[in-house]
Amino acid sequence: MQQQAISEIQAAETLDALQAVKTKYVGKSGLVTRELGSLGKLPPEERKARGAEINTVRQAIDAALTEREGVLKRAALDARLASEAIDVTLPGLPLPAGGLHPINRVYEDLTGIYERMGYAVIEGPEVEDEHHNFEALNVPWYHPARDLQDTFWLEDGRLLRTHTSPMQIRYMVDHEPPLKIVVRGKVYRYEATDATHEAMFHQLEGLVVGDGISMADLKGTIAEMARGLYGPSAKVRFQPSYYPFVEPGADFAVWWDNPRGESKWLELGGCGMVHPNVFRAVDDLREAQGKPRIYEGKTGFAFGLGPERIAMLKYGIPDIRYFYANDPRVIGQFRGEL
Ligand code: FA5
Repeated sequence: MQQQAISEIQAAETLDALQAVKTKYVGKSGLVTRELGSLGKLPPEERKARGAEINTVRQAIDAALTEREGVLKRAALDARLASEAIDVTLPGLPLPAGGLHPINRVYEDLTGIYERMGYAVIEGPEVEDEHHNFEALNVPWYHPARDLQDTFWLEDGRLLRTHTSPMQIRYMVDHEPPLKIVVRGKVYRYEATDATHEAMFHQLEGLVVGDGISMADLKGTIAEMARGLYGPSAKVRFQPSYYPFVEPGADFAVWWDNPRGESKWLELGGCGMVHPNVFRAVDDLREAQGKPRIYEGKTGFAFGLGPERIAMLKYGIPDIRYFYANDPRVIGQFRGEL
């Protein structure tokens, strides 16, 4: 039996086959095990000698099993290592380099300028309610200024914010002056698109509130932004304009000194001194939340601008719709550049 078992063990080509041989001879009801079990039936004087004999056989089989198992395991490991071998000298696969979207690059420029002036950079919800988007900003429902910003309404009565100005309200309700913030994010308007108008675009909103803030501070801030964007000789221009949430209100433009020789005034956005009705609406909201009224009597300025305008000129993109058409030929030009 020993000879037979050992030759079967050596013939086993896999660990599974080896296990089968093991079961056959030394398993619970294997041949050797059964042999040992039948010792009881022998006369006592024969038992000892026969027992020793079977044990020798069993030890020989165990030893052969262990040895064969070692050989098979090593072979399996070698095979696995060979199949998983990595040639570290192979050239790598080319990975396409990503890049920041031009709008995000302009945002990085702008928020960097404002961070250096001590502003906090925040974001806010794109789905707004009528109160924050219009009413608290001194635009009651009957006000004609609502027509200036055609609105996407949601079925639940809320809307997609038409500007970033509602974040002025949200921030003031939650924070106490003095404060300096810029808000970045997407806004939406239900309007026909053309080369300079999209239904979804971006804004950068600024808000500064404290004591004794004046129009001079506002002009200085916009001028500082212009210098940050276009260098020390950058010029700014303010023209009276109307926004219900500021008084007085203005539009501002920056002189864009283009190396290609197409320099021009770039109409960037609107601005002005925060309207007292806005501070009153903030205090009303604060009062409803059990917070003290602290904004009446404060002074502040706000501004809002569209980074698309800056990006179009900076990168020579002639149509705003290219930014969001997901055409890799447009966005791919900015790959790898940071
Ligand atoms: C506003 O949205 C005001 N909230 C700005 C403001 C803030 C004024 C704080 C005063 C104080 P207006 O609708 O003009 O204003 O939009 C501001 C800027 O967004 C515009 O100057 C323009 O650069 C950009 N913009 C407006 N509509 C579009 C559009 N459809 N596509 C691309 N950019 C647009």
